[in-house]
Amino acid sequence: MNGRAIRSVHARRVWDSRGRPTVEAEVSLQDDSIGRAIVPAGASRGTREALDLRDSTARFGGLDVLGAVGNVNGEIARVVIGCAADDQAGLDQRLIDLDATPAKTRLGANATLAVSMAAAHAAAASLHLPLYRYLGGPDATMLPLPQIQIFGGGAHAGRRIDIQDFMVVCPGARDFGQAIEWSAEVYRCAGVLMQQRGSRFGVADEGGWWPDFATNEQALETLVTAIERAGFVPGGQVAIALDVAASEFGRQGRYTLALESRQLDSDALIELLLRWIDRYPIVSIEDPLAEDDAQAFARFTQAAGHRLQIVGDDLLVSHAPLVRQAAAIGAANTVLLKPNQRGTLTETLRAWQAAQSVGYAGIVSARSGETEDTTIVHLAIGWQAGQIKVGAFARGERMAKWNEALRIEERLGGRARFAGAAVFGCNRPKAPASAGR
Ligand code: 2PG
Ligand code: MG
Repeated sequence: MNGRAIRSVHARRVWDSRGRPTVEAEVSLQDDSIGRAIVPAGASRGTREALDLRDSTARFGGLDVLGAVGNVNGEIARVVIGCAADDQAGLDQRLIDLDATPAKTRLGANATLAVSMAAAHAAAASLHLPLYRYLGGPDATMLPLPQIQIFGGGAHAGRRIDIQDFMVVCPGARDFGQAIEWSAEVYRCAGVLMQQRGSRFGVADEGGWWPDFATNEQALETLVTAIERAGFVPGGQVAIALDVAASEFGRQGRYTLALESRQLDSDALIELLLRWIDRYPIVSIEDPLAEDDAQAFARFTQAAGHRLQIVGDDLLVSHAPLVRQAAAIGAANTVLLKPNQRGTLTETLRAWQAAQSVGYAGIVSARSGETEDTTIVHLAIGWQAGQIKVGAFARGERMAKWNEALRIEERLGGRARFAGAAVFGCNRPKAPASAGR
């Protein structure tokens, strides 16, 4: 019998960084190798994401996952026991077929993903390889450029401000370790600045400083000041990345900036963002428009996509067909990759492959509800995605990822490469007319 055949699958309820229930799965192989993984959870979710299955009881605010846990220990275990853990595509196809719904609404993407990831860990353990090496082979040596949150907002900060993520990237850093050091210094200086202004009130869900600002733009101004206080040149060395998460405050082309008590239509929001791009060293904007505003998303990409990275999160939900659709109308030039938006590693990888085939860049991303699980770091390196987004430089569930990447960089030694500024060169948009071909 194949030593990498799955002998047993066991799920349990564990808890995420918001103190909410989530699913952990353990997969054991015939050769005694074990893999374990925990699924994260989003707060600002795209409507086309696969289902994060929660119980219908009122327990824990209706967020319990005993049903999803039961699905793993029952139906899923029965079907995957005996499968080869090192045939990820075959295993994931079994999960997809077993669920048999387009968005994993029967078993839950949290149930299927826990098993999909745990099986990958078990296969890697059986081969005595770190997961990134198992997934990517000997050429998987490129550390991703990190996007690190400095201020949290939107759904992660009680909607204190409208824009969700104010992040830094370090295109001027020579390696991953230096990008982390620079970001750490900016994060610290931002905290000191907030303290001096009397507005340091702890952190938001992903560890960014609590956004006590009068306007959304004030957060941008403060971020530039923090970069300068940390001793860096804004732009060349340390630049800004935003996740507008516009689906959270806009639908059908109407956007409400609650903090500033004003309403904008799609074109006015585009104008505002273009003004910010002129004024601030912004190199990446995620979800500038809402998921139901794809034509405006395309207009924004047309206007700004040659100057910066435009990332589809809610618009694309890590789904290959949506990536191809977006490319056909010229919306976005980069895909955000969150495995729990689809529910298996294979489908997430397909979204990345679809992105590469239309010339889009990729960012592997954590969710706002995270745990100590570090699988996404291995995906970013194993799949050579080039970028990673984990949240801020605080809170254990975030630091677990940064620290894991540092370990891998050290392990790779002289073979380690760094995606660096080059990632922004590979994703210039194609003209809409040819993008779909
Ligand atoms: C996002 C993520 C991470 P959430 O919108 O990109 O910042 O948030 O996990 O809540 O969807
Ligand atoms: Mg997002």
